[in-house]
Amino acid sequence: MLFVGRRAALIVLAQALAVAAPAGEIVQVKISDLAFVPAEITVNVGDTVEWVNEDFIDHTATAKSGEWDVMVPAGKSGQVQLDHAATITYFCRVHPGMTGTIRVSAKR
Ligand SMILES: [Cu+2]
Repeated sequence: MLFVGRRAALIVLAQALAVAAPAGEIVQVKISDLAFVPAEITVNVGDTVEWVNEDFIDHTATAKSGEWDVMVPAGKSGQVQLDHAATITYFCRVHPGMTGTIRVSAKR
């Protein structure tokens, strides 16, 4: 009985490890006065970018490539996890003059 119990526990542990997302940092970009601050950032593959909207109007962070489109409502935040190396330019669909660049580096 003890053996069965330990084996079951190990299987549960293995499943928990298998579903865990790759470790990455959360890198914050403010949205303030109709601008992404900072407008250019460099992150590593597996990191998550979190936009924190300090304005009183809604914005988006929308990749020019169409890869992702993140709503960032007024006073709230939105995230995207970046899973491959690339240089990504993005903008706000509501205010196309708002632009930013994310360099996603492969090295960790
Ligand atoms: Cu906007």
